Amino acid sequence: MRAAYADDGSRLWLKYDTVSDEAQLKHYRHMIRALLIPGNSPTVQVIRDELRRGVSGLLGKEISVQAAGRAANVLVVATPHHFRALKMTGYASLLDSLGSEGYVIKATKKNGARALVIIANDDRGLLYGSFHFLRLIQTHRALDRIDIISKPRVQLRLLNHWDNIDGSIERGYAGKSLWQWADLPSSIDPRYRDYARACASIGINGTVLNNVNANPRILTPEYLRKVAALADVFRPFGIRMFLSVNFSSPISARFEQEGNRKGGIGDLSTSDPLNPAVRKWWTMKVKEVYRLIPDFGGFLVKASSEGMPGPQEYGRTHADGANMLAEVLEPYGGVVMWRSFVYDAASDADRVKRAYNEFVPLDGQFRSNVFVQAKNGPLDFQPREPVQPLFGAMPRTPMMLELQITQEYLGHSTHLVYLAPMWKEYLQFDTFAGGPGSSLASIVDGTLRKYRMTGIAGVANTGDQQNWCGHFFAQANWFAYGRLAWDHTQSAGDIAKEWIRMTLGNDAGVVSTVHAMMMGSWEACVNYMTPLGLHHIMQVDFHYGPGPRHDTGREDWRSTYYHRADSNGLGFDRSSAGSNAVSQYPAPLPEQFDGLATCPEKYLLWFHHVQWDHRLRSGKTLWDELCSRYYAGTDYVGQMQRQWRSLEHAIDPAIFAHVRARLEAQKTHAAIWRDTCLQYFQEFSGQPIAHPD
Ligand code: GCW
Repeated sequence: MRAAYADDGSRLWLKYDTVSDEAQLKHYRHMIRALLIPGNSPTVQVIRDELRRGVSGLLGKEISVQAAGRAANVLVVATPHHFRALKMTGYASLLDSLGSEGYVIKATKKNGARALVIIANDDRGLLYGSFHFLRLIQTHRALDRIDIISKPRVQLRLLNHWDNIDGSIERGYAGKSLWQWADLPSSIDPRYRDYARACASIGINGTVLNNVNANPRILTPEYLRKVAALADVFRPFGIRMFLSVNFSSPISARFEQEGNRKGGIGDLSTSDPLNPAVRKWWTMKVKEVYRLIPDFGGFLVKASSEGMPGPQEYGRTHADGANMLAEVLEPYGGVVMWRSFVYDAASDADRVKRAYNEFVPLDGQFRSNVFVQAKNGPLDFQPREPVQPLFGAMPRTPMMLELQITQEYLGHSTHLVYLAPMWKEYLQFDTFAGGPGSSLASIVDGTLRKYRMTGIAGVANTGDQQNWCGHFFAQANWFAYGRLAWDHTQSAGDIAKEWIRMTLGNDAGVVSTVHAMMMGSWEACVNYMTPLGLHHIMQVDFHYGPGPRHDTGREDWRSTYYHRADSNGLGFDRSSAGSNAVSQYPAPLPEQFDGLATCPEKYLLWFHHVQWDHRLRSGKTLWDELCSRYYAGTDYVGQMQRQWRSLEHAIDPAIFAHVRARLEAQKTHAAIWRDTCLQYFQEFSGQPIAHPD
């Protein structure tokens, strides 16, 4: 039954409405009579608040929290520190390989009485276990035989906010920044805590607060105090603070010129990483940061990229730049995440080859606390790309994976596109870097290369709108990112079902219909925007609508540079006869991508310039297949509209209306994509646009 009020989506997946199924409710009320949570650390206080609120809400009655006791049917939440006092023997060994974030959730007997336990080595493990426990009830799982062991596969699981200190968000589609810079540090918006709860509930353990196009002012004492206030809010939730920094920070603002981002906040005339004065400046700055934020995580750096300053201006390498910062951060346990997002088609015949060419020669030169952070694909968060070949080519450098949760190229917060299937495609992509079975995930989680440190980052889709993400369904992408960062072996479908149950309820019809909508939504978006390996044919500035004709501006931003439509055919020739980008992948991939017959069709126009009448595996010509893909994509949106309408009786009216309106807009814009692209390409193919029946 639907709730009788208008749900504004602000509670995300942490709703805790009373369990609707009577039998289930009885089961839970029987199993949980009280909460036994010893300890008093800030994290334990967070756990106590969350479990009291969550369990009481879900069970529809107030559940008391005790620090000690012997009652039957309690939920015990404890680290080994309290085992003795609680007379819990035999539990410690369960925690042997779980580290500081893993946990066990188990139905057991304690002193002869039935109990549920959440145990972990550290309070952070308890925190994650508690959220998992709440999820079990939210998704109506039986508890009487529960026996769960979980630990994260990746150490650093971060959100990257592209938030500017003027309150705007680069590529943000859910309003303004959550961070109220003008009011910090004295005034703490309650949403900071809810943000931290949401992150902790899905296992996120760090946040980079500001845009990689970093304003140097973030490192001024004034802003560092604001950052420290946020770090204080996040800390009990296991979330460490990181910052994006501008490589020119040490330079005096006196050197600032119009259109030149060189001006920093220091008093120097250079930011040459090998200059001792520069090193000293960073040493003092980092000392100041750690005085305010003792568990500060480190710096994310976009350097020598898209106009951002970097070491190359001084004839130094990325390694020189990263190592200087890493050396300064090292005594405090901080890391450097150095981005590899570099390109310059003015000098490259093929932009996508640049990162590999610049970074591979530096493998082995980075200090041990440096990550190289690369986007999933070699271009730029397109609806679909092959994997960035750099991941397989730097065995001695911990590679951090950057995914984009915000839908820069996938319809902003207007289109319903569930991204977990896309992330799974990347994570499961076999790079062959260490022979067959070398998935991208095995590189990122360190199992292939035995990295000492591992990390994954997701560019956030949050903003200050009431429902956090603009589109209600975009919440699912934030959720799925966290769940996959914790454990990339989970399936996109299972994660979708969890999210649906937690946000829209456990009604079987709702779960199966919404699951079906979500699971095909990414492929549909690929189809109506950039099917068969097309890429970067969007409007250049806004990155929302289609712009296949765009041929002004810089060479590396032109759509025509990427699709290369002509009277012969379509696509960018990156085969060995073309730019030879195929050669950046380990064998047997170059050969596979090189052959027209062996190249996966999803990457066909990424790697090949294909003739219009070339026959694809469907038996259709390229042109006919292109038409049918564009129509399949838009038809899918129509299908989602019908599916959603069928659920009107079962969905909160406010959420129903919100999604219905966005699906309507998506339908219109998908058709614009289809028609604009097909009509434009038709100028070259000269063939009729084949409507499927
Ligand atoms: O995708 C492009 C975006 C820029 C972004 C850049 C990057 C933060 O269009 O807005 O800048 O990538 O990742 O650095």
